[in-house]
This record gives sequence, structure tokens and C-alpha cells, in this order.
Amino acid sequence: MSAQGIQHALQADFIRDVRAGLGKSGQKELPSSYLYDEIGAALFEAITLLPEYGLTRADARLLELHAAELARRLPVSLVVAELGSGSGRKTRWILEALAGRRPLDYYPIDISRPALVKCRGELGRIPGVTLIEMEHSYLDGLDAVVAERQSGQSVLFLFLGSTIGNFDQAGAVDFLRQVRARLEPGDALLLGTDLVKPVDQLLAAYNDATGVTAAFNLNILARINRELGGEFALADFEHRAIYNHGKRRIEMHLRSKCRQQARIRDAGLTVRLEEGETIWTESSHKFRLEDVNAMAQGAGFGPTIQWTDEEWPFAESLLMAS
Ligand code: AVJ
Repeated sequence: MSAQGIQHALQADFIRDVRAGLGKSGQKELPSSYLYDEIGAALFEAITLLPEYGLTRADARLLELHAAELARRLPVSLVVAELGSGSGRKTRWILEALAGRRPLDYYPIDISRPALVKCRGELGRIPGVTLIEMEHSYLDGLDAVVAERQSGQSVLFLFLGSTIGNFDQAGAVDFLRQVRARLEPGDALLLGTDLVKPVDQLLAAYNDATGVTAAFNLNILARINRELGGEFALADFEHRAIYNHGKRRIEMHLRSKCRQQARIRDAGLTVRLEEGETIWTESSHKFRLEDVNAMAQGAGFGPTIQWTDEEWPFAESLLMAS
């Protein structure tokens, strides 16, 4: 598909998802993947620097600390592919440790072109690492990477930052199963998961004092205004992040401060909201180690090696396809 064709298809998906999520009665919702346009990605980068949000620092600490052991446990003939590369900063430790053994190809997979450009800026000049951008959805990207593997080569997939926590429980296992189906014995998935921790710590991380997370959340409406001719008045919404104890997840919402309606021209939709009604924009599940192991097993992975951070409970799990 041409670059323009891709843009067109992405726009059609956005319209379809906005119609489905905001056009229904009952709890309105938007898929959290739409939080990450170029502005949203920049706001998320700012979140990772906040003192209240320890998740990304814990992820990076673990990868730096255990990169050498990770390399020892994996075949020398290896390619690395990353799902949703983000800024790519914490991936550096892994690539340096692996390429110290033998040069390797690194495939960042992302549907966002600006994200891939940033990733090349961050990781494009590591000695022994050839970076090959994959402008694809996760599973299409996985297909493309395994199609290019040479015989005798293993693949390490990276799914870091607890992005798996955005899926609901069934969705997470289903996704991991689809990843597993593309792997062969000797391949592996390195999975980052944020762990259950005291609720006040979690609430602070998603209700930061500076208001960056609020801006990150509100940007999804601003994006609808920019890209779909929406007329949301952002001042009439407020950021809400709550902890759902039963489901062990943070839920992020946009709460309507008044009874209102907003037209979205390109979706042919007028959204009506009562005072206090919310649009649910993200779930961020928190895991216990046994949850991670159960997910891995349920998806058909073999033995798992785990590293955890004590300062900000977080786990890195190496799921082997055996
Ligand atoms: C990138 C999905 C892991 O769930 O903590 C940060 C996104 N949302 N603050 C998370 C996010 C609000 C983040 N993930």
C-alpha cells in the first residue's frame, strides 16, 4: 500500500472506532491506541519523566541490569523485533548486549511513522545493529519479520512498558497466543508488566500534580477535533483516573462537567453526554507474578524467566517458545 493509502485506511479505522465507541448508549469508550498521535506520544514521553510515574524507569532499570544475562540465555544467531517501539531508549541496553556477541538486525514495528523516525534517531547508530523500520500493525509486523528469517535464526520479540496491560484479561491471552503461533522453538518474547502495588502510589502515578496525564487524556478529544472535524469543548471535560480493585486496573476516563453535545463532522455523529457521564479512554491492568505466568501458560509458552524491580514493583518475563 502507498503511504497515502495507509493514511486513508487509518483514517477510516479511526472514524469506525469513534462511531462505535461514542455512538452507543451506556458507557462510552475510545480505544486507548488513539491516545498516541504525535502530540500524545510526546505527552506520554513527558509522563515517563514524572516523579510519580515510576513504571518506565523500573522497566529501564531491569533491562539495563539484566541485559547481559538475557543475552547469555538466547541463541547467538538472532534477530530482534519490538512491538510498539516508543522512543526506544530502554531498548538500547538489550541491543548493545546482544550485538556484543554477533551483529544483528533490529525491527521496530509501529503504525506511526513519526515514532519510527524517533526510534531511528535513538537506536539507529548502535555498533553491530542494523535497524529496519516496519510500518505495520503488531501482528502484520510479526508476520513480516518471521517471513524474513534465515534458516537457523531465532527471533526475540520485545513487548515492553506494560503495554499488555491495556488489553483486558481475555484479550491479553488471545494476543499472546497469536504471538506464540508465529514463533518456533528457540524463539522468545520479553514481556514487561507493571505489578500490583499500593493504591495511593498507583493513583498518584495517573493523577500527577503537574497535570501531564490529564493533558495526555484530553488530547484524544483534541485529536478528534483536529483529524475528524470534531467540536469538543475540552474545558467541559475533566480527567479521571480510578483504581478498579476487582479487576486490578487503573481506568482512565474523561468526565463531562455538564450536559452537552458535540458534533463530529467526518463521523457524521453528534455525541450527547449528561453531566457526570464519562468516556472511558484506557485500562492499565496491574499484575501479580502468578498472573503473568498463567497468561504465558494459557498462551502456550514454555518456561519463563522473571526479573523484578523492588523500588517500583515491575516484572520483566522472558517467555520461551519451546
Ligand atoms: C504505556 C500503556 C503502559 O498504562 O501506564 C500512562 C500509558 N496512561 N499514563 C500505562 C499511560 C496514563 C501506560 N502504558
